[in-house]
Amino acid sequence: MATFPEYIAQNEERDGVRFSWNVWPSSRLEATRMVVPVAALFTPLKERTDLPPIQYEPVLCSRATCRAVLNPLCQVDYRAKLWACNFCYQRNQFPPSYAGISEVNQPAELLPLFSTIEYVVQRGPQMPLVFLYVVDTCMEDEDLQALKESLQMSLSLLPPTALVGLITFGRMVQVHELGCEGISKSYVFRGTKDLNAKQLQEMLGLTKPSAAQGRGPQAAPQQSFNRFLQPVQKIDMNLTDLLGSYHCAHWASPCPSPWVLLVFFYPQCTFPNTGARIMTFIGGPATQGPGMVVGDELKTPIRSWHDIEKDNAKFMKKATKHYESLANRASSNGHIIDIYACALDQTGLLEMKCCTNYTGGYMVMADSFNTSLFKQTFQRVFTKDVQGSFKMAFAATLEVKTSREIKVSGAIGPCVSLNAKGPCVSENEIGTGGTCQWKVCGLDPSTTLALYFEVVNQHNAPIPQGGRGAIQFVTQYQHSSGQRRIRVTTTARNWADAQTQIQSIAASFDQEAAAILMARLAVYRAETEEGPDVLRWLDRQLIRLVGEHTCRVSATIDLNRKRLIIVHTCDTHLDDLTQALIMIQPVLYAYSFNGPPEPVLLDSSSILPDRILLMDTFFQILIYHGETVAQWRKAGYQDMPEYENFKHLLQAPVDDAQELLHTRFPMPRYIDTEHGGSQARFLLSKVNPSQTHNNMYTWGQESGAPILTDDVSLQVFMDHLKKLAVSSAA
Ligand SMILES: *[C@@H]1O[C@H](CO)[C@@H](O)[C@H](O)[C@H]1NC(C)=O
Ligand SMILES: *[C@@H]1O[C@H](CO)[C@@H](O)[C@H](O)[C@H]1NC(C)=O
Ligand SMILES: CC(=O)N[C@H]1CO[C@H](CO)[C@@H](O)[C@@H]1O
Ligand SMILES: [Zn+2]
Repeated sequence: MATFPEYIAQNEERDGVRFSWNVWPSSRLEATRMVVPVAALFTPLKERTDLPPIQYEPVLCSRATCRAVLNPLCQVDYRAKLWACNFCYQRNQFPPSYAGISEVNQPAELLPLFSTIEYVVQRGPQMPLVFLYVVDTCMEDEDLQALKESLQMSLSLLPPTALVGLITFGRMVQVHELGCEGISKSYVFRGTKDLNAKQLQEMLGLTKPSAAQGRGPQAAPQQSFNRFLQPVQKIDMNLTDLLGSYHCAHWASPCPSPWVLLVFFYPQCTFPNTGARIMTFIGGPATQGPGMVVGDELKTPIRSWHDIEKDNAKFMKKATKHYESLANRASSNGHIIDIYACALDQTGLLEMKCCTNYTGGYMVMADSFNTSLFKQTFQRVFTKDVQGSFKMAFAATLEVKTSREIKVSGAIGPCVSLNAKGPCVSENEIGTGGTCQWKVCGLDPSTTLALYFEVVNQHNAPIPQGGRGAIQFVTQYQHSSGQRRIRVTTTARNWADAQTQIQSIAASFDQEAAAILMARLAVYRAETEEGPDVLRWLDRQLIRLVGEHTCRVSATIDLNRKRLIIVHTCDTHLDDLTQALIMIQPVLYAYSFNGPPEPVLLDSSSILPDRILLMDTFFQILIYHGETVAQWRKAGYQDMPEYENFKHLLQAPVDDAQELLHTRFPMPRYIDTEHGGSQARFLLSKVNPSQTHNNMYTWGQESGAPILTDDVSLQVFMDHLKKLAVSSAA
């Protein structure tokens, strides 16, 4: 019998699923008392090298409202060639091709080993890979030059048959025609008017093949090939020339950003409902058109956090609405929007964030296109797996099926609702709810969605001993090879009566998963509700948690409390679990002469003069040299042969940091600082202020660095929380 931590690790490894609870309370009433709901972190495309896709299609339950996929939990009558659906109990006939099955000759999908299985859809055409580059040309020469190099690099990584398009924008928007021989032709638009799809199609001379012309889905994609999207093998050089010859005459003038007018209409005109990656490269804020976030005059500053908080940001509402409609249209077409914004000043990402959030795109912000942060991150988008396919998937839908005692309340992640009602859908919405299907335009192997469930079984309807609740995740997606694939994960957990078996429920708690699930929920609420309400809600949850569960759990969540609002900028999307945990609670390592590097508390008491610290906050990798170490370094001891061990001490964190920098996506910012250095603020703002100027009694002792803050320390906060928990329970 495996321990719970082992069981949790195995399940994550095999199915990409982690539940907050691994034994579920068997009645609605008991479940609502649990503060942390039954919920799951699900990584649909969890990398599995031992999972060769199966070359046939899944067998579905025949009940129209169910359509669950045949799986290892179904009961099979081999003699009668029947299988019973474990979700709706419908008895189904096996299809004729399964005539030969028996106990010793089982299809893969019935083997427990294949609780996660992937099918290749045989029908339908191979889908092309479409990449649309949308490039702001109003930027400084250095940036533009560096950007061109990155774009050329990316072209060289695309498979020869990938379709590529180019839109550039400065004062005007140019849609480049890539097919014409020898001459580069482009269509020029003013970006200030909101054109509709039809007008745009007419202006570009794109007319959709009429229904009579296109013979079903088989013919459509090939026919609608057009001169704006060309296979990379045909246009490689020409696109390179195009970018190479591009010159921005007026980078100093404010640039409009009307790419928004075009991006969604454009692939839509050609490849409806086909995955496409729309990569936008932005060098400044939009100053014209419906997406503008700042006025055209250079002297007007862009809205500040203060303006936003005071609801005083003039263009914000209109721009946000505009980008939202854009994002909705892109996602309904299955198109991903990535935004790479590189500028020293702001570019209006806040208004645009739904573009990446709704479509599963990447949002990357850097000071310049000539930074390794941008260059490496962009390059890593095109990494390939061991089979040589891109680690990106397109136009996915995720469907959740549940057994009768449980329903799905909603999802939080880079998805939009497909408004699919059905017996599995709970009336109590959490996140994007009211549906059992979501669209996820862009997925990679680390994309993780949070799914929240509601136990609906009534108290007076006990579940038979040994009963299990089941959840099936069906992910249909376009693989980067052009195939359509369906990945099916079927999981089940035991039910337990919370009155008699509370220990087994408590023992099954996964505090790491729960911390992330609650953090996502808090961030979601922070975005959709007023700030103070969310903090109050969070505090209430904490108090209930401390009152009813172990304190360790609350300690994890509690540390996050102050950070949650920061975390939300981080993204509710990528990141596997360890990475998400790093975002919530950065990790700190200490290097000293006293032994090998060791993890230390993220606390001001860890900052000592004779130590080097390495902090990983996910978005930053920081090396901090303590006071004494910094003095030695200044004195140049590392260059003296007799102090070689000091040289090694200095080098060790640098080597470790390099390793992190090479594997992390997106590439983190690298900071090298020391005691008293201005960048040390990045460390000081993250540590728990156990010593502050308010409790100076530790001053003078060799016990860490005081932090100038009025935030209470974790200890004070915990003590207070426990007091409240006890008094509210009384
Ligand atoms: C980009 O930065 C590097 C190093 O800072 C510099 O050497 C190079 O000239 C820059 N590129 C351009 C195009 O200015
Ligand atoms: C992301 O999109 C969902 C809806 O799809 C929305 O509810 C949520 O607030 C969005 N989050 C961000 C960061 O925009
Ligand atoms: C597909 C295409 O238009 N290719 C052209 C690229 O440019 C070269 C010369 O610059 C032409 O010869 C190709 O026909
Ligand atoms: Zn069924």
